[in-house]
Amino acid sequence: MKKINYSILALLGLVMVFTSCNDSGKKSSNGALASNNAEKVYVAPGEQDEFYAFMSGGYSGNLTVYGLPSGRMFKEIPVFSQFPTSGYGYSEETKPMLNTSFGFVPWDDSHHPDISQTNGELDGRWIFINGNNTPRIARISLSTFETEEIIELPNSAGNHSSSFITENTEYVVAGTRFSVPVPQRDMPINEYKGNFKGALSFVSVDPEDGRLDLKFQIMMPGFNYDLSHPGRGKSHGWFFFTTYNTEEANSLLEVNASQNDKDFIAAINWKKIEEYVNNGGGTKMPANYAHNVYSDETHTATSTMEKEVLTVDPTKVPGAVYFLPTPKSPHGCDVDPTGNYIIGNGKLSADLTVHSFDKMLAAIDGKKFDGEAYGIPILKFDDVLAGTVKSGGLGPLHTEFDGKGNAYTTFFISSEVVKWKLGTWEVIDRKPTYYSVGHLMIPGGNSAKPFGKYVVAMNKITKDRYLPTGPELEHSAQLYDITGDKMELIYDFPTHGEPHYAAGIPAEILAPKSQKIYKLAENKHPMATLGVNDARVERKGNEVHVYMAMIRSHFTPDNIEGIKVGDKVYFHITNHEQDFDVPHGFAMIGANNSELLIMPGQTKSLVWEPKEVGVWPFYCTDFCSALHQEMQGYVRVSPANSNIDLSWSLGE
Ligand code: RUQ
Ligand code: CUA
Repeated sequence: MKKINYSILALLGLVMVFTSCNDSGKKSSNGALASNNAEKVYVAPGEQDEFYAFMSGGYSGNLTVYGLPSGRMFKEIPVFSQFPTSGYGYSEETKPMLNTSFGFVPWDDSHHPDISQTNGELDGRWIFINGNNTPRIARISLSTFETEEIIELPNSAGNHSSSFITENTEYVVAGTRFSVPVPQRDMPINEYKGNFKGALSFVSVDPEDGRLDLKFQIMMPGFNYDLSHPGRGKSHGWFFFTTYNTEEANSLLEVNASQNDKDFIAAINWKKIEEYVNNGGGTKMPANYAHNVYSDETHTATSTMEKEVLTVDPTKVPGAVYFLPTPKSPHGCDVDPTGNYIIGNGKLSADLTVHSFDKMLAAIDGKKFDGEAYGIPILKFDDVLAGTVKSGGLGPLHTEFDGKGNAYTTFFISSEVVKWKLGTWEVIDRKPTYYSVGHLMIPGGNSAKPFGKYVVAMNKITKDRYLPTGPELEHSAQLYDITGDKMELIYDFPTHGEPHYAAGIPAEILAPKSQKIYKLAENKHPMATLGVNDARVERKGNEVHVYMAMIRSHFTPDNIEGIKVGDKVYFHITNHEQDFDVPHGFAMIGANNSELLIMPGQTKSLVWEPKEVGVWPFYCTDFCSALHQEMQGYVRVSPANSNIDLSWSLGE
């Protein structure tokens, strides 16, 4: 039995490889774009794109910002990873953002961005993204495009089914991919079955300032919770999670977790659980997780360790949790814009399974169950099935919607996007992708109101699509025009890291409220130098604090003497510019971190520990004016026992 399964898997692997080769053979027929396709993606010099696309950075830990249709990359927003380009995670102010219960963790694996919503429509206030490896959720401001908050998730491991938000941004939701002992303890791995738990976390979002708070965790059976999406419209108040490894195997999962013909989609009535919790339900459990918040006023992050989490046993809340049988190790879990259809993409299946929310409610009402798992009722497959899409593709992963009654599903193994009709389940069109597509994205595709003009396919394998760059290639995205009956491939562009999911939004919603500067008068950083005359250097034992101002094209102070080997020198630098797009940089020779890039009105701090006597230069890293090369200074470092007094020049 095991051998057969193995060879099926091996075969699927081969199919993938062959498809790639075949497709690369077909390339020439797609290489020459019709001239009207060129027009569709051409954004002329000086003109701007119609959409923002936020692509997850995958193993870069960050989030990249692109324009559509041009495919131009505008920015990389550092989230979970240290980022020398801006000094994020290196500056004293931002180090606390990367604090966790495991200490300083300067990297993660980010998969699924999701934009905040009001009444099921994108509102463009924040974007959320998950850290998969050391379970975290980040909130990023869509006016400053900076990471403002990171909350760690206790009792989780492999925070994959994250970070998806509910229709009014009540919650950002996360499910654990790996089930683990809760609380963590030393126990034999082969006692996994029945003993590990899968935590589903509901993190509330403050409607005013976006502050996150881990409101409750539902302690589910020890399956793998792979992906999730919120209900919307009629199904608002529910959340759906795909599961695999309902076998609860703990070894050789590629075989042992594919035994069951069907796994489940878990349907969670979170409103019911919220009510239960608000009435005092649930059990408080000791925990230890970091909650890091960045302030735009002090330009500084603080990290707090939280010590408790409220857990909910789903069997104690009747009517709150059900399982919908779904073939076969489903990956994507997508809900259509009306909220009626829940699509499970069985990655080892050729067909798509579509469940009906209405039928689910009817089956629950009629108490028609097919047994239970760990006390959670299992609904009958036929009672909840809305339909099956016989696509003929292989390896369905993810589905998005155009808001016109059509759905688009990616097929990893057969490398294609398939367009089909909701309700009739008929396949309307299919187009190859190059190659092995994972997620796809339609702007607003995870909302009640998609903007169905383009779909972006995010491919895992690039091969021959770009000029070779050694063994490592960036992943490839492909843009399709979906305004007609048939999809049209109109553009290829590279993406950074591994974009799993992406989120898109019309530029007209975001661009007008994008922040241009930080007001110097509102700078509340305790170490800010708000007037040039306040610039100074102070010694406290071994610590030296340099309060520095910068403006085109000068540092105040520029020369500093009286620093000694063994000192810890903190440069607190305030950018006095109040013009859009005039940052200055600061770099110190031999510093064991990165440069800082400081925005107008902002203060950032860098620590430098001089190792050797000498006269050591620093300079501005951003070409800020015709006299940028003159923007420099020196620090004189004397022996540890020298008695040279601190002095500095104000550049008179
Ligand atoms: S995943 S390629 Cu990390 Cu969303 Cu499916
Ligand atoms: Cu400031 Cu270059």
